[in-house]
Amino acid sequence: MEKSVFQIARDSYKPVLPKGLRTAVSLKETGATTSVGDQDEIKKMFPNTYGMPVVEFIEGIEGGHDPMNVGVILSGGQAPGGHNVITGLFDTLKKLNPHNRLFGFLLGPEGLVEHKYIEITETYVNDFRNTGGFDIIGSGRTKLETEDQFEKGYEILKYLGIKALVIIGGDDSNTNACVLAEYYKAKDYGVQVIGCPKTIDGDLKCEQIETSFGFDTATKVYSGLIGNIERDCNSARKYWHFVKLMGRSASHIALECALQCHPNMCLISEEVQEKDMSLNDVVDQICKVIAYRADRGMNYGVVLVPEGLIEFIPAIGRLIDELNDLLAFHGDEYKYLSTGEQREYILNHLSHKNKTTFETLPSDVARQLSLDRDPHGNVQVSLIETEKLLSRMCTHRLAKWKKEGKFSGKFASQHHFFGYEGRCAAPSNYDANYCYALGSSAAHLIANGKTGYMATVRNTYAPHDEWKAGGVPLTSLLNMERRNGEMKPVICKALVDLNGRPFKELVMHRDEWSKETSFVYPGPIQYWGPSEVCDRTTITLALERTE
Ligand code: FBP
Repeated sequence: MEKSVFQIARDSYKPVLPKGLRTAVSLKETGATTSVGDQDEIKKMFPNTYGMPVVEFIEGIEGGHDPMNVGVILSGGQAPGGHNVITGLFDTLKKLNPHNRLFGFLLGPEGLVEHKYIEITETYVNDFRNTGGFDIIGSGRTKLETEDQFEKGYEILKYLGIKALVIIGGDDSNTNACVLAEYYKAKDYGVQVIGCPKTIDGDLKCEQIETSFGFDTATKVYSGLIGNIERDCNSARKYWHFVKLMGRSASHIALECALQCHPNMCLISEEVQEKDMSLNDVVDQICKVIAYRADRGMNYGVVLVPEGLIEFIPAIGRLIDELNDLLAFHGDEYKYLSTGEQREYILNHLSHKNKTTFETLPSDVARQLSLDRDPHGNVQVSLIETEKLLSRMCTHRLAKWKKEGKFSGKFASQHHFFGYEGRCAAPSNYDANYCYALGSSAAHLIANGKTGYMATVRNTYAPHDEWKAGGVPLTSLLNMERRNGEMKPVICKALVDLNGRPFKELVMHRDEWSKETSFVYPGPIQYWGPSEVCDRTTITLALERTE
């Protein structure tokens, strides 16, 4: 493949491993774990992998390792750094024993079930060092959940002599990894399963997982772009820019970008839910800021809108819950109806309260909520144009206020959606190092016979020498939630904590940012240069992990 000048230079970046992974590695184990919720139920469902200890790798004496074959899958949405997880895994496997081999299953979990794979060799892997994207083996969203899929997977794992499978994914994919680990252990198949925390959304985190990889790079890309828009906005002074930011449920991305860029407004879905706000309340809040600034001659500004907002508006959330059950139970008869008939069908089946909410939604949004869920049962919020919906509603509200003499300014809007632009960016130094260490950690978990673990790297706000690698039992991350009409064990999503420091920081400043123009322009990611520029972490991580 032809490489850009940037890529050629970036190829030679050498990710730094935490001290505990640099030479020979020993294992330190600390106490038994329990799941985050529904302990009795989860213990019963995962008798073979429940309660295992958290592990940490420290420098030590290591025995020799017999050669082994390992498989790897990239699952779900792309996140910067995925390639470095694979290069870290590959390099460590080869260091443990040069005869070790790595196989990549193609286009996500489907590759395992359909037996589509490649061997990842030194020459092949070298082209992907420090690059963005998941194209080394491709990704997909097939949900691994049936025994039939597990058995089909086992056929190919047995054929290739694979001792362990690494699943690099978000909360849903790691839930699958957990179920698969338990299944193979119960069957005594001798296949270990290890997960890796991936998602730009930043919602796969807990005490042991400081951040999911990709969040750092993606938020830097979006903040760079938002900064550019803010500069444009402050130059022309004639538009209100509505920027929707990815993050299916949690608003971590929007919050981080707000902390970096100081926009005039940043909606936080979790707060909207907590305050039981309606769509009208949200529009009202935005219009008040627009009117305040207009009164002072500022007919411009920037509003950040988290992608998942619509689901967090309590009335719409309740509607979605009922629609989820409806589609899960009646999906087959519903699927073949025309668009008009589908709307009728839904109106005839919804409870009175949710029917009223459904009827008041703009038809394009109502339609989107009634379409197929992704394989994990999620509404495809990236397809809902919330930023346009909000600005449209603001136009109507401000026109009404104008008639009532409450608004005398001008309102013209521009819309942006930043999501796919950041998911395949070249990983920042932070993500390049973090991911390489996660891959290396996964290799050591395998070499130490672990299964049902997620690879972890902690203390990443500190200098590299103080980073700590290890693993956390996947069962310790589970709780029971309703999915596709049934209660299922799933990894608990980490939403924005309204008592956490990042949100409090926003609250402390947002009044000032809405009234005055306080834009900050973070600029693009820097890969070389002064450490305070090119090694800086996200503000979220800094606030969450330091005093
Ligand atoms: P993951 O949870 O798999 O990491 O994906 C997250 C995400 O990037 C969301 O931010 C977004 O809503 C969704 O993927 C988009 O999905 P798709 O790639 O299927 O369009």
